[in-house]
Amino acid sequence: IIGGEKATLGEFPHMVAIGFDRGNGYQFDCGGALISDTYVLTAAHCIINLERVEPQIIRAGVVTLGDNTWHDESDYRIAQNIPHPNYTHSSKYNDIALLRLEKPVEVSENLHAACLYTSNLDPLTPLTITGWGRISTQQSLTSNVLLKTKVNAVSRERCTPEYTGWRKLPSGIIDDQLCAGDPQGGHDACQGDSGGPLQISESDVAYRIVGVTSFGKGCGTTTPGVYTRVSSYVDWIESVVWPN
Ligand code: 4AZ
Repeated sequence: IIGGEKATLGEFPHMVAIGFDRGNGYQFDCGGALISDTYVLTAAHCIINLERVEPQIIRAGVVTLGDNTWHDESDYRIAQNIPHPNYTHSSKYNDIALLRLEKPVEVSENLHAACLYTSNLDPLTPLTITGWGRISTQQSLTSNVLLKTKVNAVSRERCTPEYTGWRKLPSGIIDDQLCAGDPQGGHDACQGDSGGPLQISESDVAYRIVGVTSFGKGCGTTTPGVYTRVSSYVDWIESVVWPN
């Protein structure tokens, strides 16, 4: 997260870090959001990636990641990685996935599921992004503490021109995606934040998940980042998580 502030324990109780074992401990290269006690919502590109192994664990109910060893109190094994059936490596569309955990999380004040934002309309209020990803584009430095910042939804009309000519976006930005950014620059998601949630603050349930951090042209500029729009995928999510 560029331009972020530290989140406090329990502020984003659905936020999880996704861990990849490349032979020397876990690397937390993606974020995710708990949407039931056994399912995490994330990005498909976090699972399907040419060079990278599939994720093995999530770390949940913490704001500080700590070291790359197994933590009994906060770590849960992934039983199944479920990318959206229409995601392919050759495009950036349908960049959404579910992770099924081996066993349900131990629900607490600091660890529980979030609700989904099911309206197709772009929220008019500022949206909050969270993650342990890069804090600068210049360096590979990431954050050990969960960071949060605010961005605003940007219309498809204003966002598409920023992404014209991208080979993996043959139809430009589509309605199944949502752009969000800082008109001044300086507040943004970055590498390592993808898969994590774009959230709207609501009085009744704290936060609802509006989007999944997908990609962007650089980080922290006035170019909006691109998020997968959760409301377009509610039927698929429900068919996997709540089939009955
Ligand atoms: C990434 O590489 C990434 N500024 C995620 C979000 C953004 C840029 C890059 C948005 O995962």
